Amino acid sequence: MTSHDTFHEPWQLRAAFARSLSDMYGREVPAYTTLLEVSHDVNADVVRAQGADAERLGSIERVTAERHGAIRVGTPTELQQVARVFGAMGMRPVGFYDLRDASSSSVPVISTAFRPVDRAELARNPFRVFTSMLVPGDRRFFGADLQQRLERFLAARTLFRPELLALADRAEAEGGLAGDDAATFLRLATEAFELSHEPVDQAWYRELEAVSAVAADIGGVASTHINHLTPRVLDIDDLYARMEARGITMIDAIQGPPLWEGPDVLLRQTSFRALAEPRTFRTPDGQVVQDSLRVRFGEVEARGIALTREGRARYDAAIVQGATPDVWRQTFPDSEAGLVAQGLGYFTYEVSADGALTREPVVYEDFLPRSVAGIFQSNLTEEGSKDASQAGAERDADWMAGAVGRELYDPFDLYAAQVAGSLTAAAHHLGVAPETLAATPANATTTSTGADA
Ligand code: OOG
Ligand code: NI
Repeated sequence: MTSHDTFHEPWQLRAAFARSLSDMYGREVPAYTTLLEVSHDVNADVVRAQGADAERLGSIERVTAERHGAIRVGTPTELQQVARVFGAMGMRPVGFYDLRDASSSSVPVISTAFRPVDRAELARNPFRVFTSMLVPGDRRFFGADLQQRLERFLAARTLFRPELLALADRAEAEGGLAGDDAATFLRLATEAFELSHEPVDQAWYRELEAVSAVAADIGGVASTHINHLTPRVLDIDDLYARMEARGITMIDAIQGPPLWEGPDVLLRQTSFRALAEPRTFRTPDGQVVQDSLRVRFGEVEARGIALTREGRARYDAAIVQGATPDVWRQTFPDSEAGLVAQGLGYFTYEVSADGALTREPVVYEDFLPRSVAGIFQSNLTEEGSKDASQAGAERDADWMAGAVGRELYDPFDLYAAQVAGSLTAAAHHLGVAPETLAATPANATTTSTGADA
């Protein structure tokens, strides 16, 4: 995968890590390999049927390689280490998600997503990792005594070897790694997310599980692991049907927007239920026994156009009414031109060979709290317990930025910057001032794009 004389830039480390993680996860969870096969079949059929239109939201090369992972950690210290490992791959923390209220089950975590932030980097490889962190100080979930024991347990464990962190820091400082170091970095980074075979302290795991299955998955074991790795498909309804036809039980529904005739926006996701995986436990009387846990599942997603704050507000209102095609027809225009005219979606602008200004949709690169909550929830076997009479611990984006120790990017700002950058480049090309191209509804509708949905 790497040769000793080549230098690996962050994007190359990122692309190689996504492949390495995918190979590892396929060995650990064979149903994931089935999911990849079905995804490839679906994507090939869509490209065959739709031609260039199938690639409107990303080239087939990008979509085929595209994955998001999900991991869960316990403390700010661990989160900062995660940020160093992903920083080496050009991935930055983007967005703040609070799952504690978004789910009716007990999910005591807050989250961010590590991903590339600029357009060229996203085009090279858009690998992203949804990263959740436990909130042991939240009294709705943990009493003072349990909080203390949990924090002590978390402080005593090591998720990432010093050698891995040192290589990560070097990669970030020097803009990449030479061949042998890159190979070591990729091996250690992949290993850090393998499922451990160390015996799990049964009493401790079960005590946490009574509060929250997610808390037990994070704080009940001494290591972390990849929870799921999600490929992207171009027709998620077709994928859902094909998986069921193969006898794989899917969760009840596709989360997010409905299937309808207008443009796809944001994100649609579904998953197959967590599978029982063999795990070793140490019982209170010191015996080592075999049992199983259901925590890791298989998720798949279809991505749509990124929405502006205005578009997102409409989405949030629509989703509570129930994401039916009728609600969608009342909420969103049925064409890309309509999204532009009403200022609901992000689009970039380019100058084509014949000098015309063309418009391309910006693909949504982030996550959706409600969808996240649905995915968590549909994969928990136990509800856990949550004492709603207690006040929750205050957590917000600023707190998260402090915990991760880095700039936390705002997704809307990143999309807006992409649009502004494209307008500046197009204006330069045409020799006009960027203001004259500003993406106002007026010029957007008079611009010929030849690609309206
Ligand atoms: C994260 C769930 C969120 C998604 O795609 O919405 C997520 C988790 O289960 O740890 O990955
Ligand atoms: Ni996911």
